[in-house]
Amino acid sequence: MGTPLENWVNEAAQLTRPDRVVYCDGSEAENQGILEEMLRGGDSLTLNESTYPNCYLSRSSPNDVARTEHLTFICTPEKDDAGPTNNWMDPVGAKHKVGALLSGAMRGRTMYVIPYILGPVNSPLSKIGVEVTDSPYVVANMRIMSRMGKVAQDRLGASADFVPGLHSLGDLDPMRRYIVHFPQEKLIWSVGSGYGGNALLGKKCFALRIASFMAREQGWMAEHMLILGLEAPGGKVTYMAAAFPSACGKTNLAMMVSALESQGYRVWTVGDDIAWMRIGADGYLHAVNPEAGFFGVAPGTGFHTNPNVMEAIHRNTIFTNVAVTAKDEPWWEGIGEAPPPGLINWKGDAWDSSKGPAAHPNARYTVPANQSPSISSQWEAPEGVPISAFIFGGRRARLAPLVYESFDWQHGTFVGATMASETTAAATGEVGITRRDPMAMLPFCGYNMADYFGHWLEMGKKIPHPPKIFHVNWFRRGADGKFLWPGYGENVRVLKWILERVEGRGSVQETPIGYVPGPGGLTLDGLKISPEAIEELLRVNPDDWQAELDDTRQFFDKFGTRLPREMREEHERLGRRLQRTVTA
Ligand code: OXD
Ligand code: MN
Repeated sequence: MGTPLENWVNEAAQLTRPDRVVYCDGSEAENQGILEEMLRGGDSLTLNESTYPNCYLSRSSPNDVARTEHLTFICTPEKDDAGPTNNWMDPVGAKHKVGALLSGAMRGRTMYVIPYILGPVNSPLSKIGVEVTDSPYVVANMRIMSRMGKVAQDRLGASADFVPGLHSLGDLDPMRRYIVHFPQEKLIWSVGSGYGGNALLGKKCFALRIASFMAREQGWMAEHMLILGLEAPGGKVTYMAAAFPSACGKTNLAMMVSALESQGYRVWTVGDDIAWMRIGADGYLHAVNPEAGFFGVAPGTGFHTNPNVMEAIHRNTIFTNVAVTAKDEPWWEGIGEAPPPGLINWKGDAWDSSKGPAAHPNARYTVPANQSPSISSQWEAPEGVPISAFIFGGRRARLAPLVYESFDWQHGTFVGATMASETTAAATGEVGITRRDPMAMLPFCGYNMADYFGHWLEMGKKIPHPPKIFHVNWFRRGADGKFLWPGYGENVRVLKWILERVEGRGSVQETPIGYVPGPGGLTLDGLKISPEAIEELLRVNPDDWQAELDDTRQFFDKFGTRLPREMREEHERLGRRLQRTVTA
């Protein structure tokens, strides 16, 4: 009889039939061997040894470049327990169907066993996962994204308390690609993809989908949130966690270089994607970042938008699907320099502008978090950091003001539950579709989202000092279609107002949707922006909000009677407050 870990690995090997099984220890020597294996695979190369030491470029199969939500399933015995926003398969059927694809899938290959810790090594908030995979690229990335190898195996010992994840590249055929989660068993199976969130099972699959399910069972929270510390003059740091849908600048906000640094305001990074939170002995909600690295989108990242990450990714970084210059340096659109001659695109072909973008729009860098100059001294604090504010956000061209504060936790939960983001038709600049994305968890909640809202409401009752809840929108446009707010490092001005509200200070004005900054509330010195633009940025238009109410009602209707009564109550209250403004 082996340990529970060995027993499960043996079972996985029985199914997938690898030629050999290697337990990863996480050592540097092992890593070098894995990277060499990755290079032998043929679709990876080393980058410039002097300007990008220990950096690699990996090219994924062109049909395997992003998470595939339509092939991602939550497998609960009852369909309704997965809810209307998840794809569902019954667990027995899923085991049968995906099991057939995994059967013998590792023949001729090595199965790597990766024990890993999510969260700081000695934190009571941390959890252990074990991923087995036949992809050296996955091993190399998991080494950056988690604390893996001996450290995890030592912590696990003979315990059965780990989340197993079985991953095989299969034949990379999208027709035979599935990412399936069994929340009751706390098990993940993934086949047919080597890419990011489909294959690095610690990230979205465990740290969000399975963890959100565990968090509800166990009374904590697993959220798709960055964690940052705002340092104020005098050195006190206030921690905030923020949820934004994709393409809203989450990593940039987490790593921001503050425009108010000369006034003593600085931003420190604890995490850029995921927060695990538990009520601490002091009555505050404490957050840890379960990850150890950043798996960020490269295009659009440059010295203007995120200087900290630009500094971080010059060593020990794996790039995926970026372009490469004749000097063996990575390149992508938005890096801040014109495409140099001799550029090779993400597919490995000579590039010219007729061939579309040189880097894939979802090209990535995988970099150790501690390489960022902005990394917080508390980022591995075992007890986590106390969270004083939650910030929700989306990309809304017209509707949402720059920032507003919710009235209380229940209203804040409603604000999160009704979050949405708009896509913009790039060619015409017209506003496209609004996608509802509650708490930015739409593709990541491992159970029925109505129950998830219920869990938020329950947590609000239990936290003695709950975070205040805010909503921001960096993307409001004026009548001329241009963004009204400069964004990036200037966003610290909004964080400063949030900090003041947390401390019970700051000028406010009450509106039907919540409190917006009152006159003089936002620190604007040194910023060239007209009073009219500020007024427009903070305006709450009752007609637009009326239309929004109709849209959110339709969204809520999907959940039927499972939707918590409090969500309908907040919907009605907002309607009544809007009515009063119209008739006043
Ligand atoms: C991510 C995502 O990659 O949210 O973090 O899609
Ligand atoms: Mn994310």
